[in-house]
Amino acid sequence: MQLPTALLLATGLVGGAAAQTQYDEELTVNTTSGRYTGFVDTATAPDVNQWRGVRYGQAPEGARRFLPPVAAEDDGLHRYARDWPTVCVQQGATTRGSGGSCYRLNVFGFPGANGAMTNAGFLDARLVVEWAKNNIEAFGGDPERMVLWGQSAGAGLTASYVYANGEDPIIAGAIANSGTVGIGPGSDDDSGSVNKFSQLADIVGCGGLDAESELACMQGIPAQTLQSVLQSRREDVPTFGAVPLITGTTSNEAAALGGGFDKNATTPPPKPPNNPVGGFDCSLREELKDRLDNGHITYRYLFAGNFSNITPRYWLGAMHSSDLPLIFGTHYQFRGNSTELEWQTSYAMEDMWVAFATDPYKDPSTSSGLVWPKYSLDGETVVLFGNGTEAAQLAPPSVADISDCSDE
Ligand SMILES: *[C@@H]1O[C@H](CO)[C@@H](O)[C@H](O)[C@H]1NC(C)=O
Ligand SMILES: *[C@@H]1O[C@H](CO)[C@@H](O)[C@H](O)[C@H]1NC(C)=O
Ligand SMILES: *[C@@H]1O[C@H](CO)[C@@H](O)[C@H](O)[C@H]1NC(C)=O
Ligand SMILES: *[C@@H]1O[C@H](CO)[C@@H](O)[C@H](O)[C@H]1NC(C)=O
Ligand SMILES: CC(=O)N[C@H]1CO[C@H](CO)[C@@H](O)[C@@H]1O
Repeated sequence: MQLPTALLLATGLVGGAAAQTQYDEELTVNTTSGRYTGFVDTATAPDVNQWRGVRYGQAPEGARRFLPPVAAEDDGLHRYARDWPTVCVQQGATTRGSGGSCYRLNVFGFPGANGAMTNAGFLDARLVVEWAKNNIEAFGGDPERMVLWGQSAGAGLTASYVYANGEDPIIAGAIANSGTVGIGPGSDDDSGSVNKFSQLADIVGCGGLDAESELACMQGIPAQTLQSVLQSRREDVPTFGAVPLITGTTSNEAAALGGGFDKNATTPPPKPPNNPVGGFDCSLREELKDRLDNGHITYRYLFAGNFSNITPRYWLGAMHSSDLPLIFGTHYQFRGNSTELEWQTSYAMEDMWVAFATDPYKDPSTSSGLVWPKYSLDGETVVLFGNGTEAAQLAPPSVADISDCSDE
């Protein structure tokens, strides 16, 4: 089974299949922010139409810094959308790696300033989705059936998007691979964010001013200066979105994160790095509880595949991000062909992600007869991928509750 090309759109939005062609000119699309010609990279992704660097908002510079984004206008220009733009100054590698949309992070997106009481970073994400709704038809997609997907920090943003846009989510469903509201942008600090903005202002020479002057002063400080003293900010989450969500983790998230992996090692460490980070399944359990309490449709999975051709070392197992090559069907391209179980696991995951994207509200089922079970605490309501000899099997929540969360 091939993954529909639209699932690979750089925005991470699924909206139906676009026409396939090698020719640039046939990939020319008029959008609300200008005219873009896409391309096909025949060497690395021959089945994917790509449009890179599409503008959705005006540059958040000067007087726009820290404030809600403003939609990009149609400037009438025609661009060849072949390159990623230079990385936004405040942007980390994680956002580039897992999604194409450039949004504001840390103090730039979540300032908590007395003069700017909004979380601009979440509004950036909202503006991306609004852009997609207004334009996805021109790419062959359906604006009523868009599904937002993200992994890692991107999953944190996706999960936060669902919380933050409860009233009018625009999207029909969401998928969060290995990321929760708890690891999302703006979540590192849970109190006194306004004071922290003022503390930051103090540090860079904008201290002791009223709200308006403080904001204006901070808008004039070089971005790099702020970046060097940045602090993350937290959003108070008032509403909670009801769109269906797929969420889950891998069974060995921490194996190659932080200090868990010696890059030079050629043999497994004495004690296998099987030390899941509580930040993944512990915060996920809190989010799942919220969703169950609110009766929102949720599908939960655990990826437990131990496939040595998709990890840098054979002993790392289902490390963070090792599920991606299976979802995108690229697992056999890195270190040799895949095992039969790996192929079947990949097909099962593609099948189930696409079944959900097709209609998140209608008990998604696949061509092979699998049906996503609705998540609940009772019974086998988790889909376990790639464990033992089974591509996909049902398991109780306890199988996916890996970490000891008692000190969280
Ligand atoms: C896009 O806009 C150009 C003019 O800027 C026009 O010539 C062209 O026909 C438009 N294409 C579509 C598909 O609307
Ligand atoms: C790994 O190897 C590199 C290059 O040989 C070396 O610079 C680095 O210190 C090594 N790291 C560890 C943790 O041994
Ligand atoms: C994965 O399989 C390899 C053998 O190929 C084994 O050495 C390793 O311990 C396994 N890793 C995990 C995390 O199960
Ligand atoms: C890769 O592995 C699969 C499953 O084992 C097999 O069907 C296929 O022929 C292999 N492909 C190549 C190019 O060896
Ligand atoms: C999550 C997980 O990996 N579960 C099981 C996978 O299968 C083996 C046996 O094949 C069990 O030992 C694991 O606990």
